[in-house]
Amino acid sequence: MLPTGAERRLELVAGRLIRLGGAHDALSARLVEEAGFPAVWLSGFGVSAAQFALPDVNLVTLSESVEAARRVTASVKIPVVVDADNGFGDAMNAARAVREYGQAGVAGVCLEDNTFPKRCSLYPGAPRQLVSVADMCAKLDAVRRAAGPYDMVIIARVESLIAGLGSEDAVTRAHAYAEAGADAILVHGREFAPLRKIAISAQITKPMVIVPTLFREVSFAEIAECGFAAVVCANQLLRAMLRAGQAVAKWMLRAETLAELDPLLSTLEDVNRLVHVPDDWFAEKAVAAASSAAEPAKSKRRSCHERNGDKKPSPHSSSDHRRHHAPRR
Ligand code: SPV
Ligand code: MG
Repeated sequence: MLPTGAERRLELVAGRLIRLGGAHDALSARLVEEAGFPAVWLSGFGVSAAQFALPDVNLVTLSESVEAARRVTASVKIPVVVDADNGFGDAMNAARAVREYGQAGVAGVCLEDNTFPKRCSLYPGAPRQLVSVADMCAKLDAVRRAAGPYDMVIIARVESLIAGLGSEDAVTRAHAYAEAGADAILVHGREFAPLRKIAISAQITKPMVIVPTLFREVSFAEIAECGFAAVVCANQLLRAMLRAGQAVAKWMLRAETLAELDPLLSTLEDVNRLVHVPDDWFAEKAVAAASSAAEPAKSKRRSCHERNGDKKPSPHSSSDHRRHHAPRR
């Protein structure tokens, strides 16, 4: 089956703000899509943390990142933007990366001007260096040509403010990258004020993208007023899932029954629905029908409870079973 994410192009238009929902795997991308986001941001930080329990410093390889992207494009219909970090090396590495992402059905890539190996912008104390403007422009030129057949959007990301090089450097780079063929410009920063100023007065010719992780109190309305085209909600979903997971993991160790955890859990039905288990395999009536069916048919098709690792409900556990499928209060 072809990746479905490829079927839709990402549209970034200055002054028409959209939100990109940060995901770290196929299931979290489904949550992003289900919530109604117009596009997924496949976060490098998120993939490193969730899929490898590693820091975001280019430890995830190109093949691993492409695999992650392929699973995500296959799981959603909305466009997927992949955070391709620094393109895994120089212009040739980045061009190959973009071809691989294109073949995986990716609608857009974001390439930043950090050197390889990168240090995540959210690690304030990490030493960091940027590639020269000329090298980044050569990379963008190579990437633009590689992306051609796939109709991908190239977002060039400026790390000057994160690296302490100041707004002037950021603006110089933003203009150069726009000229070199980027479709959109993301100037990353720790504070909103310099980004606001750049968006309003630097006359960047391409739509601008913003990641407000570190100035989260700024409203989306204010961001929209500055003319941004997209705001990336990069890692909030990962952190929400982490926090819920930490609470449940601790509670499970001291709980008297698993039922105590119910208020913190999504239902099995929710999981089944999200991964597209056929409806009639987990509806109440299907279980009733299965129990009266002939023995050979039973052995051929496992119930959704077994596929989800649950014990098959015994005749005595029907109340437990009903509880799993009861609507959430
Ligand atoms: C990511 O989500 O991996 C990003 C955004 O690059 S940030 O972590 O803010 O650098
Ligand atoms: Mg990243």
